[in-house]
Amino acid sequence: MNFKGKNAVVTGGSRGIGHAIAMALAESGANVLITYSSSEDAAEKTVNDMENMGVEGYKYKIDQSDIDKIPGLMDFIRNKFNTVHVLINNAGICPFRDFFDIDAKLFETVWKVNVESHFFITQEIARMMINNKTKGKILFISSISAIVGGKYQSHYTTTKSALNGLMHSLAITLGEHGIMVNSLEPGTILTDINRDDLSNQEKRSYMEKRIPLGRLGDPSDIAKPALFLVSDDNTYINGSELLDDGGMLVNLQ
Ligand code: NAD
Ligand code: RM4
Repeated sequence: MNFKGKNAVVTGGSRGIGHAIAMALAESGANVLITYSSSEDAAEKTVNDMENMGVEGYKYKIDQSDIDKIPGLMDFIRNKFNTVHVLINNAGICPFRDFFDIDAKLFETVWKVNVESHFFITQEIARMMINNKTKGKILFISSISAIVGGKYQSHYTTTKSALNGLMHSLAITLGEHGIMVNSLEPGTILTDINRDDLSNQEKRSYMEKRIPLGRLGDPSDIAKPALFLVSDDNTYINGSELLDDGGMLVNLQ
């Protein structure tokens, strides 16, 4: 897949799944702008690695729980790129909590980072694509948790289903402009988001046993299909949810 000359924005691109996607895009020739919230050194290294590959790499620090920060991000993007061909809405959090321990503040933070910020970032990037007649591609990193529940994830599962709902409507609105919108649903991928949760060996072996392929996922397992969905090779998949979980969901017995 060739992304030479294309400009991509990846939210949460310094670590985990977003980092794997950002690097795969850069390796395929894209100029990539990542956002990050806290990992300064990792963001700096990501951008340096991209420049060493001969593409443009940019980083922008933003706390997506504060949606008033989005205009600043958009100014930065417009300053670096005259258009955007690929948007990966990846940043997300999952503070594992019992349903009865989730207060309004925590719910609001998870909602803003996982959904609301991506709603408004996508609105602005889509405007940019339409104004420039760019037939771009937008991908939401949703989750297996959009489809199945989690005892300590009631706030998180709500946001991941919401992303799919948003994606369905945008596939219509933006599809009319030749912009294709999909979501990818990772299963359980070992990253910082679940490192503490999976440090419980009992939980970790339960999750591993549920996966017919016998292992947790790696960010690279997500980057490959993500690249296909936002590439020129994807000519007709629009409004779809692609589950990428090693067979975990269907493993009943
Ligand atoms: P991660 O913790 O390694 O990465 C999370 C990313 O989100 C980081 O890049 C971080 O900068 C960004 N982020 C966190 N808080 C932020 C904030 N307040 N403002 C802006 N950015 C913020 O975890 P990951 O597994 O790579 O997660 C990436 C996405 O994949 C998330 O949306 C997550 O829900 C989704 N996902 C992960 C899994 C999994 O098992 N790891 C499964 C399904 C979906
Ligand atoms: C995923 C899924 C994983 C969990 C991460 C945080 O959507 O639920 O099992 O570890 O989120």
